[in-house]
Amino acid sequence: MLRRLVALVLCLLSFVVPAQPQWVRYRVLVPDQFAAQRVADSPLGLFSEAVTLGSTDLIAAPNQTAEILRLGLPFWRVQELPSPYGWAKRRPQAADYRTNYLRYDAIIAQCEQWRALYPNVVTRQAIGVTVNGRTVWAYNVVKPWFVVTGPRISFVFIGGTHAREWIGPAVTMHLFHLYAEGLASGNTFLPRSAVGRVTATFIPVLNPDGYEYSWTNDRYWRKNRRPNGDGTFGVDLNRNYATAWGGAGSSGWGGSDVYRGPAPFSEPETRGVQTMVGRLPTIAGFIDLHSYGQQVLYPWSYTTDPTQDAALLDHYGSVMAQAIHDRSGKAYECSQSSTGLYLSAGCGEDWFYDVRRAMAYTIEMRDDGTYGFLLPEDQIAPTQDEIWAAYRAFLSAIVR
Ligand code: 0X9
Ligand code: ZN
Repeated sequence: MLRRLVALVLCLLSFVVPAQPQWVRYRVLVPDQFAAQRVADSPLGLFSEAVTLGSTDLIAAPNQTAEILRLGLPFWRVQELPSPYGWAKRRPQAADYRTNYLRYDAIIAQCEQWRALYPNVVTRQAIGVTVNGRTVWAYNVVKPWFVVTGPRISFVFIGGTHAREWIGPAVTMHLFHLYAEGLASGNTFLPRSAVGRVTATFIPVLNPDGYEYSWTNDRYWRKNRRPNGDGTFGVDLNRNYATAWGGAGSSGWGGSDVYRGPAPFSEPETRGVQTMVGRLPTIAGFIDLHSYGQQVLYPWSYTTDPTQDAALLDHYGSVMAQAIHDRSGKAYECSQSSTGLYLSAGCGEDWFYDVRRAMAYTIEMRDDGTYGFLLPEDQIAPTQDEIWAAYRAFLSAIVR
């Protein structure tokens, strides 16, 4: 009897667990916080924007089918995924940032071209050196010779926190490019009296080690490449900021995709942001550019309690969502992070609001789930265009 039951279960499982070795995207039902923690601590990669109550998508390598069963949660197969290996070899090295995803060196080379083109408005700053020896660059754009009346304010834009979200660097480059070009040519959309007061800082790739690794080794890699000392690699930079560090939606295990690191700001990348921010005047706005899901998210992430500035944050966020819709017709939903997406502690967005009261956002860009992190290259330019529209609307609404 028991044998028959086991056989029946195995037979049923064969429908959901592939016989062929392949990479698979699974959807797992997550009924409560306990299940969520189990999923967060699993060695399976996250295909969703981390763990969500309700359901969460996971990536299983061919040898990880047992892990999906080990969760003990209901699941089903969503789709087969292309192997994450060998993307660097498979892809041609084109150099147009509007039509192709670029390698890290090509991104910086392109940014350097813009710095050379607009030397009066662009400076660059090394904010840190990664575990694998790469420099993390920040580009500051400001019109320095303008007579400044009134307080100086700054904006910060970060791309490439998460390695596999290739659209983040592509969009951050575009914002940097158009803003620098605009300031240099006097063709700015800011009020004239404000132009000299505003500094915009762009970090095109906060996590270059992870980004390169997602090209050369594992297309679905998310974290940086810190050796954690126990055979596991990587800290999730978006769980490593100090605000509510260690709380919900992060893991203390190095193998987890949402590993928070041994201490707040333990990583050179986040520490670089911390030091850089310490030198900036009032930070009026911050946007962390991620994918995917088409959402404009604001603090708090670590709790479902609202901030004191919820109404204002919601207002500017909705302005951005509207601007995107006007530009491309794409629907981005604006909400508080913890309620619109999921709880997660130690995020950049929370920290910028916490320590500097910046109007802080995470934008989850295209798409709505079909391609996930593998957003096709023909969608780079339209995504850049719609986020540029959001950027303009954001600055115009705040700087008056
Ligand atoms: O989990 C994250 O770090 C972000 N999503 S992603 O898929 N790009 O990884 C969301 C961060 C902000 N929102 C919350 N923390 N809830
Ligand atoms: Zn992300």
